[in-house]
Amino acid sequence: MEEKNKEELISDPFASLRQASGINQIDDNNDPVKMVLRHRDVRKCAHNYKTFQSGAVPGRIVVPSEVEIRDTRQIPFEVDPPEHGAYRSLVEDWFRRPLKEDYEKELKKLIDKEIDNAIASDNIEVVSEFALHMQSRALTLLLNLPLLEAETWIAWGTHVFRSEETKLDASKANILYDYIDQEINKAKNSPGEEIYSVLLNTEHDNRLLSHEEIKGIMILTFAGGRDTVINMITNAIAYMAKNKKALAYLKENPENVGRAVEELVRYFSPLTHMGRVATEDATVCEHAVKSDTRISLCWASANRDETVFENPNEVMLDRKINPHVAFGFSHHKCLGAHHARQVLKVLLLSLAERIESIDITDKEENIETWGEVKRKVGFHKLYANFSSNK
Ligand code: EMZ
Repeated sequence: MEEKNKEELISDPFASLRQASGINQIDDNNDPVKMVLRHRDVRKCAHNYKTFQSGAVPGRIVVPSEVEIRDTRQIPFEVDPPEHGAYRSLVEDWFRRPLKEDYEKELKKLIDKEIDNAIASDNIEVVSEFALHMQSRALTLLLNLPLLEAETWIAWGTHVFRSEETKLDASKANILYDYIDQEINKAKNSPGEEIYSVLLNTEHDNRLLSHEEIKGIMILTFAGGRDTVINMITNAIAYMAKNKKALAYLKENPENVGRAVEELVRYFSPLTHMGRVATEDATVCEHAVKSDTRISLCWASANRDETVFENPNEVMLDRKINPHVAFGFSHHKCLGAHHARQVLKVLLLSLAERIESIDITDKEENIETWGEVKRKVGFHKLYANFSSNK
């Protein structure tokens, strides 16, 4: 199915730079970053961990840099091969649990409750009353914690490191660090079956994982899948409101939901880019990159590369060939991707089953600025009415 978007939900602001030079040169606090824009170059650089490392000083590969607000290394995100693979294999099975049937059933129960609430509400604010709740409550399944624990996380808002006042909020970050320290200590004293206890029992290098390593895994788990998942859910709602036939299409073709998930994730690209630090002087698509400077891999631009995707700015829910990089590429492919995909899949199917139409009444867009380029990544606020088909 093809939807022609006159006014784009999420447009591609990188097109002209991608075609002309393949690079967007930006500045992050007096530290230059070359954003790599072409699909081929993004994949090549992501693969080349020896020249473009993730294992730099903690926080440096994130743009804007988190060096000032974080000393703990996120694991396995800020580690390079071969150590990266050793860490990743410790947690991979745990993060594959979302594919299990009983997990999916629990997830559906939880998502249906959020949809009940949306139907019952008059003019719900989708970001803070729907997407944030769904993201936090779904996370209790991934971490195997009681549902009530989500209330604490909901209180943190959409980003654990950013607040409305400041892009990098150290006091907010400390709330997360203290919380994780406390939860690890709690599990040390009374072990259970949740993620902290599992990690406390996990061996790496013939010894148990240290407190700091567990903290690094948990910071990533809380920070990495938060605003990204919230944006994905909110954009999915905005998309369904705009494209009135999409819900009916999915209701009639539920077997295509997997393709729809991939296509929406490609189109939304909830994480615009992720950085790497050059370990030596290098060249990326004819641009010199100096040792110890940063590049970033622009997933959002690569996912609209016209040399790879046919009609890249159109959402084709049944798109067949879809080598998108919205979850990253190569060894650092998103660890939470199974969970994120399941959330979107269950959400789309439940909406298709239960909702007649969604109407947006008001919105405040979330626009990022990357040098000369402005990119809409989602919404700060989105007000909507959900009409049930019953
Ligand atoms: C980091 C990052 C991971 C970073 C896959 O992305 O997500 C960002 O939102 C965090 O700020 O610390 O976890």
